[in-house]
Amino acid sequence: MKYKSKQDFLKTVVDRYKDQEEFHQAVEEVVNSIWTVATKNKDYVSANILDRIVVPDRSILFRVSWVDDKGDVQVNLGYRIQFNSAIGPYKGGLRFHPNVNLGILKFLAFEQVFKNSLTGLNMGGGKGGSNFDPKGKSDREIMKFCQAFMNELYRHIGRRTDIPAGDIGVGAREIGYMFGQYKKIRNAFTGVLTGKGTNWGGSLIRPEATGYGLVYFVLNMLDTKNDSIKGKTVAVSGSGNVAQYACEKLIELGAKPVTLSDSSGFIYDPDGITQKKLEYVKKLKEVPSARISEYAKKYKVKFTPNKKPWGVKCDIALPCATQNELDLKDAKQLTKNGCYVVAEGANMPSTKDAVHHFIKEKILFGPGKAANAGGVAVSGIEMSQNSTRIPLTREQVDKLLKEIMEKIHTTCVKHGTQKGFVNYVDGANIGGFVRVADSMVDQGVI
Ligand code: NDP
Ligand code: 2IT
Repeated sequence: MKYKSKQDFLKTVVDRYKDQEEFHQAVEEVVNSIWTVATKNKDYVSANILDRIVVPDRSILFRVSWVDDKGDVQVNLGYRIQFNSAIGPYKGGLRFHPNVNLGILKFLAFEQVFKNSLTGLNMGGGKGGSNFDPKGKSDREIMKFCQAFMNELYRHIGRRTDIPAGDIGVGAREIGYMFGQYKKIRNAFTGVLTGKGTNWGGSLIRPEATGYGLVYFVLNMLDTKNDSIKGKTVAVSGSGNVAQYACEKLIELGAKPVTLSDSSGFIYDPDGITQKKLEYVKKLKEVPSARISEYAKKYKVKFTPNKKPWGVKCDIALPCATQNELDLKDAKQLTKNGCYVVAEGANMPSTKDAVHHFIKEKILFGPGKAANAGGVAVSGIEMSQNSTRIPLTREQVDKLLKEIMEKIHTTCVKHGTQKGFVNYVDGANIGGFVRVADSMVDQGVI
């Protein structure tokens, strides 16, 4: 073994990529779980899986030039990280947000490798995006940006190579504009993106899949304690795609979501967010710059600016906004208030210390790569429908989504049970890793 210790190995990653903090954080969490497996298995050691799995196959960086409504030329940075294709073509979302940088996209692509593996489908891991800020842009500007972005991205993707989808700032509208441009350039109608409109190759339930899947995962965790979700009070953060559909499923199952948030603050509705109120949020949030504080005005509830919802009394917390939005102080406050289930709709929303706290307290903690895998799972189902050209019904897709979430839960229990306690972080990391590592061994040193 080349490394004296786990710390020795992690130091090489930190030293190599000095300013990529989120990437260090994601690697450290995975390596903590897989260290023994990766260093005791002779095949993994001989193929040097450890060194290879933390380096992307390739990172593509490009300029995106476009003209805004005033006629001024704007320049943004475009990225696609193709991290690992051992078990399938690269697959993962595109994020448009001003804080996007190489370290953030590398952490997201790295997480995606293990998440996609957990789904049991044949998808490798990738992620991309831009530091473009959709807030305050007109529909025409969004279209022009998406077209300019695809003018370069098209040469790196393809239905058997790399299939992007949405993430923060990228929803059905942006996927539509990018799909149109790809089709124009290539003169080919293929399933090169997922999250498409249902008229042109999209899957039913894809918009709902991450939020619904998250709640299905919570049901699976609660089942292990013979507990149910009915009547539970739930704190949700974010108010975008994942948060909205998590709320929808909670409401349908008789739970009570009481919070939503955005980067300006959070609303607290102690009576519970109903389907009618949620429809208002969906409409409101069609405009990227709309603020959740409007909900507080409309329904006469409290809006707390610049704060997160983790101080509210709840049984279950679902962070669904962004990375590192829940720190140790928040984690302590949650468990002090009686919260005993946390499942991550967002990618890496809990800091390292917060995760340790949840595990130390032995609560039910579902890490993002397991709990939010429903979105990419239904993306995989969309790819399969594009290949067969036979669309599935809502019921068929929802049934498959439930089965995949249950299977991911079983994998976590299998690999993460320690003295009767399920450490879902270890379970997800080891379960996701083994399939990728075995495939890398099979395929030789490439
Ligand atoms: P949306 O763009 O639909 O919504 C994002 C939400 O998060 C908004 O409410 C936004 O508020 C808030 N947010 C974004 N950045 C910040 C920030 N820096 N601080 C506070 N709030 C912030 O994105 P999604 O719902 O699709 O994504 C949410 C999370 O879920 C992300 O972590 C994403 O990676 C993850 N995810 C998404 C999947 C998908 O299928 N879409 C699949 C799996 C995971 P504001 O409007 O103020 O920016
Ligand atoms: O983080 C994620 O899993 C996503 N943004 C969805 C990726 C996808 O390809 O559907």
